[in-house]
Amino acid sequence: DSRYTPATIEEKWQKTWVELGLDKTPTDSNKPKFYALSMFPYPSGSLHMGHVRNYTITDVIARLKRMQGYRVLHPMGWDAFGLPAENAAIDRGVPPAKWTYQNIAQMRQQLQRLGLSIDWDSEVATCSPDYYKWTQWIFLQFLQAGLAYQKEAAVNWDPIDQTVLANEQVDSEGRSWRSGAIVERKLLRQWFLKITDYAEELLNDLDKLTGWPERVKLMQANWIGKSSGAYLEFPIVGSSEKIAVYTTRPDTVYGVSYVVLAPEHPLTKQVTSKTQQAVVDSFIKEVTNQSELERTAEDKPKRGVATGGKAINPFTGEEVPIWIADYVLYEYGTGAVMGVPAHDVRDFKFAQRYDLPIDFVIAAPDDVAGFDLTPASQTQEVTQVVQIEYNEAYTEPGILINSGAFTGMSSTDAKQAIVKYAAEQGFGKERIQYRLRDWLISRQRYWGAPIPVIHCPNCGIVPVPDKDLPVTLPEEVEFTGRGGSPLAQLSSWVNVPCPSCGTPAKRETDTMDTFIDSSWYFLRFTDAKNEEQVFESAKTNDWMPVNQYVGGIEHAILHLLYSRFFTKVLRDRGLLNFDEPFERLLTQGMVQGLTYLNPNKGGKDKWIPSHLVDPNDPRDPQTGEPLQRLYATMSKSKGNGVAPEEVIGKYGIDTARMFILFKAPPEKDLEWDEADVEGQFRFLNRVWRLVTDYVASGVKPQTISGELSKSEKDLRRAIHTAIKSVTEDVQDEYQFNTAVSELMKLSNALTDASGKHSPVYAEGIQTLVLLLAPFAPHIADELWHLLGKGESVHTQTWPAFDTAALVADEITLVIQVNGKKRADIQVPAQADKAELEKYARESEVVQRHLEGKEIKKVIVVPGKLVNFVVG
Ligand code: ANZ
Ligand code: ZN
Repeated sequence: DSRYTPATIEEKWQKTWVELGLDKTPTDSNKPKFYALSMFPYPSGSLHMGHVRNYTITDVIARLKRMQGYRVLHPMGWDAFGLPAENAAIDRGVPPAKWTYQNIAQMRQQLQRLGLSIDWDSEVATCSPDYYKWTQWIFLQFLQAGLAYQKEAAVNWDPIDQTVLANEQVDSEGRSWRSGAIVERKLLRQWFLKITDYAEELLNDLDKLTGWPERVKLMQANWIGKSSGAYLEFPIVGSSEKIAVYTTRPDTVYGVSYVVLAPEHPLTKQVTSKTQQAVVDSFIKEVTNQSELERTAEDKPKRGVATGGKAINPFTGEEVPIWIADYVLYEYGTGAVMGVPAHDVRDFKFAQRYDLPIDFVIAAPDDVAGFDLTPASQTQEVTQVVQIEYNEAYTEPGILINSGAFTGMSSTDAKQAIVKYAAEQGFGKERIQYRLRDWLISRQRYWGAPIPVIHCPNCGIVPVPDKDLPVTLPEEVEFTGRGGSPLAQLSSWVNVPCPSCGTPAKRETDTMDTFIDSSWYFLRFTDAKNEEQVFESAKTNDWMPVNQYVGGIEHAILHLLYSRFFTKVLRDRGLLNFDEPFERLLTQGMVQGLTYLNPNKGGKDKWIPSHLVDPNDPRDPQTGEPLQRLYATMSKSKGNGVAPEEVIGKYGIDTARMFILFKAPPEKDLEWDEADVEGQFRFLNRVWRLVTDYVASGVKPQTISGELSKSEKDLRRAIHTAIKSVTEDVQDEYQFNTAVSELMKLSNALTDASGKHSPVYAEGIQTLVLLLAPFAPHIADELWHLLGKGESVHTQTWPAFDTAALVADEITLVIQVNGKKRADIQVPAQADKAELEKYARESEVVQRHLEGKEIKKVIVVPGKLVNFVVG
């Protein structure tokens, strides 16, 4: 029986590959290297389609590169620290380690069932002590370099999970990404990494990343958020202190109508008058409980209170009131702003709300024509006041008006002149500012890498000596879910002698943000089992950078930015010799499932799980109402997921892979469609039949020799076109979908071929199997075996195309008369201009059309057409 039975074939070949050691990373080879990496998964317990898509894409590239003669590193591991394990411990009493390792075992098995060409020998799990030992060691490198520090900070506090959250873990409504609780603000002593020291390089080096999507680079650039401006000092009336404001628009300084401090600003106390004390206090209390996102949300009214204090505009000598407001953030710039309602949208609304003056000092060039814009210092008189008003903030650059000595200048010139003047007078300075803040890495949680320091009453912060690493997580902890970190409650673990002076001291009980674990795992993969060192630099420098990184767009900012940061710091510590970790990046789209929605229901109830719905007559099983159908990202909450095992059980993994690759370009979302899955299954069956029929015909392979017939030449052209297109589509363009189409075209050409005994046909069959290998690796290997070739198709050399075979013998020549197409004819491809004209003239159609007419002109476009202009 020669039917295609994926289940048997796939199991057999997966075993064989393990026996042959095909996926092992070559160590001693002078082949060029290729590092193919998928973003490693969080071990949630089961694999979903998003994983399958991600790993399939990377696997195709890895397999192609091996056949192209590269030594390939294609590893896999587990991003295994994090909250869900700890919540499982709280909810169900399962120790986090046990829960995590069980999940890993289960998911590893599921992954292995996918037949991915992964080297499992270099597997890592970030929660294992032999990994986090080195995470801790790296932290101490940062500490030594002055790049890790503690400071008191207002943090996002999740009152349900009882933990600090990073800004990005708080959504736009001010809720925790995990628990959904409204996040509060709280002051705590926290550990930070000084990523801001690298802001400039992280921004500039984006230019080096030519293999990254523009979109991702733009997101990173915006996140870093470089702006150039100045800081200017406003003296406080009745005090020797000054308020420094940060502004990107020094050109608007003559339009300042108030100064605003962040409520947390230390000068707030001092400037507040007795009469304003009570309102100021209650306002501060209210604001400090809001998250940054709430405070700055664009659709929210900006609120503030006057402090009663006054400041002096150093340019005009004018006194302006000092306010505090929610929209001024303490952590950004200097935590103080000069309010220019006429030229800033937020300030405009604020001034309208609180009835503050709005003085226009910049105008559109067209609007100032005819006004006297002589600068004040030259006339020695107050410049004539130019009366121009707009009914909203004028935020464009323009011409300065009512601005003393700077009147008449363009915004651009004025920016420079004003900052220069301020610097000369000693009350200002140019300043570059980044939106990027230092990275808060402290977590008051158990399931993470303990921060390896000890707090000693005599010595202060003492790093745990290298020989005592790792600081392991104790197992005898209690998980109650309340009151911060379980580590802090375990005094036997917390209390230790100081490594430096021996005095009783305390361990740090914060653990590290899990983004730290994933900021260096790609380095560890290059030397995963090293027990002596974090990695051997020579090995890591050899394999790095990752040549192809594949993962979700959700990691476009943080994970990639942090990994880039770690790479640069470790480079500066002398451990690495390159600047950027990921050469090419592919961000794959989501996998969407058919989804049913009851428009009459609200909330989560509106999603009706697919398994409860008859696809031919979709109705709400409870109410009988008709349902809407749409495609949405597969998720538990929508009940629209397709389990990988289900598809694999029915069609085999090769079909699932072919479908995933064919259905959509990798960056685009992919709609899961059973009919198209079946289409790919049928295609593989066709290939199966083509090859098995050929084998059954018993043709002895011969080498191609002598003159080929026209149909042989055509078939050969189809074969080599397929080689060229598939190669270029995969390695250069990530166009797996068109690559699969090329395979289909080749299979059709073979089906239609007349001479199935020709050696060209044999070349075609063999090539089809070789080209299929990266896409559908199991069936390809079985067919290779049936063809009686070598041990495995995956150890074969990727076919090269023969340029000569690509050239067509004949081309189609279009014949026009007075620009109008009259016919097309087949002519030899190498015919020159004169010959083309001759062929055209001789053709029957043309002779008919030209009869009795005079040819005035003949236009020949080589390779395309001949046009006769007749009178
Ligand atoms: C006066 C001014 C006039 C401003 C004008 C803008 C337009 P970026 O580009 O994001 O750096 N700002 C400064 N520090 C702030 C803080 N801690 N919280 C809230 N806002 C702050 O933005 C810089 C601008 O944002 C600064 O320039 C300042 O307002 C405001 F017509 O100063 B500007
Ligand atoms: Zn000490």
